Amino acid sequence: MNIGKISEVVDRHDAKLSMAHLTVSFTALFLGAIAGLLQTLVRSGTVTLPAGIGYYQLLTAHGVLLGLVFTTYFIIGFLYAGISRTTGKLFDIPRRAGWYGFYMMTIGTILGVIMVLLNKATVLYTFYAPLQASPWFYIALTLIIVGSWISGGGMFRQYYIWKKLHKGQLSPLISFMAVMTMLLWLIATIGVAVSVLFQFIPWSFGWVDTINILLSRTLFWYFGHPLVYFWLLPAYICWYAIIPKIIGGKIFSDSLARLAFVLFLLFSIPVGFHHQLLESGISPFWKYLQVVLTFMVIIPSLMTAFSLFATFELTGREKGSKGLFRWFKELPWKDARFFAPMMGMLIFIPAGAGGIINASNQLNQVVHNTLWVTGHFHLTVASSVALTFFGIGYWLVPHLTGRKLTSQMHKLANIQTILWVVGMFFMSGAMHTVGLFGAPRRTSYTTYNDHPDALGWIPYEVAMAIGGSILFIAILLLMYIMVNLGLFAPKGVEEFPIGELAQGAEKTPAILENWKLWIGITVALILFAYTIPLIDMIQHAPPGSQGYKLW
Ligand code: HAS
Repeated sequence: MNIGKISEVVDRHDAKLSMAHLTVSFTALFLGAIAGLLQTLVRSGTVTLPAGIGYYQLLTAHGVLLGLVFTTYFIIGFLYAGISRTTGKLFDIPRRAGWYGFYMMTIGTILGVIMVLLNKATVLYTFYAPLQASPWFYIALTLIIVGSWISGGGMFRQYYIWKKLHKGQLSPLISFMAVMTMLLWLIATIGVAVSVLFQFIPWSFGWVDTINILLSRTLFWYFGHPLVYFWLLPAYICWYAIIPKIIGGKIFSDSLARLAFVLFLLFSIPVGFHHQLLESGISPFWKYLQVVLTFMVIIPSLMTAFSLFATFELTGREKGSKGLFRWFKELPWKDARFFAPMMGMLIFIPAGAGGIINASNQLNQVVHNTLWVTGHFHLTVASSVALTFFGIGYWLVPHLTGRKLTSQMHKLANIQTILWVVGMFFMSGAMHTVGLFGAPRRTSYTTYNDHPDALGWIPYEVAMAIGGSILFIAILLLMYIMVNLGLFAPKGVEEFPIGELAQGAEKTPAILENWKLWIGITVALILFAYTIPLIDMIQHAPPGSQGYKLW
């Protein structure tokens, strides 16, 4: 019986489970990037694809494969590896749950991609009604969500057994963070599961004639904003618990890191209306309340920024750096395991600032549904999160496959990071700018071209195309690196870096692991923020929409 012995290396069986997830994740990244490149070429009229493959179909494939598949598989693979590394070899049920969840998610993913490729689900990754996809697309989404719940259940089980075996002990930081991430995901996905099961599937099978659009979008955004923190928190796990080891420093504060994750659980869910500020049918009071809660969810990110700066400065000082900023030089800029996530952190400064602008009700009137928002999430998830995931992959893939991260791959990975930053500077920079001029998002060239100002937007279109092409080259380079690290790099043991706590750091209060308390407050906040507006949407629903059948 495994007694939760910690080893420096993830158990081989557990490594296989994580690698299965990372393989699907990077495959989805590659396919999603191809869809991204093609959509740019089709949208600008440069290319006409066979079988009438259109812009919106490619945009749906791009969003689903990158926003949902690449991220979810990477996160579950990374969290399982982290839990195994810090609580010991997976027990039987957690590992089995991991595989059951993987197979269910993968069946759902394959079914969903087939529906998109057959042009039976050209509804974009947010699948807004009244656009109606094939019922099999919604069934595919259900399989992915239920599969991820099973995987999350496996992680909860592993954590529970470890706590039983180590009574009264504080759980390892990474395993606490992994459980918090999956708990946030579980609570958030309830919204989209209810909407898909009780609205979209009956409606698309024709069992009901109409759908309450406002209710379906509200349930989506109940899920949609915490979705971004489901993406962000694994990046924060790397920034808080792994980067300090890579830079030769210590974790600044265990309790601050755990408190940040608790605050994300509490405040990331009751804020979905900030995606619906321009939507009719929701009273201004409830929009205002959820904007206030949105500004609460900014606090753990600001705490993270502070904690990271402290970690970097303390490490630099311990290495003898003097002066206000000399510690900056002491950071291991040539180490891809640090350089990629660090570029992600730096990008997150403007990215987060953009989020604050989005959330500011009056400013949102200017940016909503423009390319500004597209620019925002190409900085947040497609840079801060993606670059951190790439940085994790550079050591995690060789660690899991029993190989070494060679100096040659370090150099290529640093080049990949620079290409990504340059490409995103052009693409996201142009999106932010032209979005401020009112350029709409999610519009194919024809409608876009009819806009009276479209002529003035052409330079920004060119900048986006240049940026997108550089990003595509960066993806090809990333694929080469990951295949090399997984299959061809020299055999050996690549470290799974885990930071130690700084001397003198405060003892972590046990209350931070009081799950009943935090789940209770989370549910109370959700009920407070959503009960009345949801009742209102159902009681005073306008006549339901028949919708537009796209399949
Ligand atoms: Fe957002 C739309 C508001 C964060 C992703 N967001 C989106 C969409 C996506 C997305 C995908 O309020 C589009 C959805 C769609 O398709 O319609 N967002 C926010 C706010 C935050 C935020 C307030 N977003 C994210 C993150 C994402 C993400 C994270 C993905 C991972 N977002 C919005 C709003 C909309 C929106 C509205 C709807 C717009 C509309 O009208 O449709 C906050 O969480 C941001 C807080 C973060 C900060 C930055 C802290 C900085 C840190 C790094 C420090 C750097 C260091 C480096 C330490 C305040 C932590 C060291 C440096 C040295 C020099 C040593």
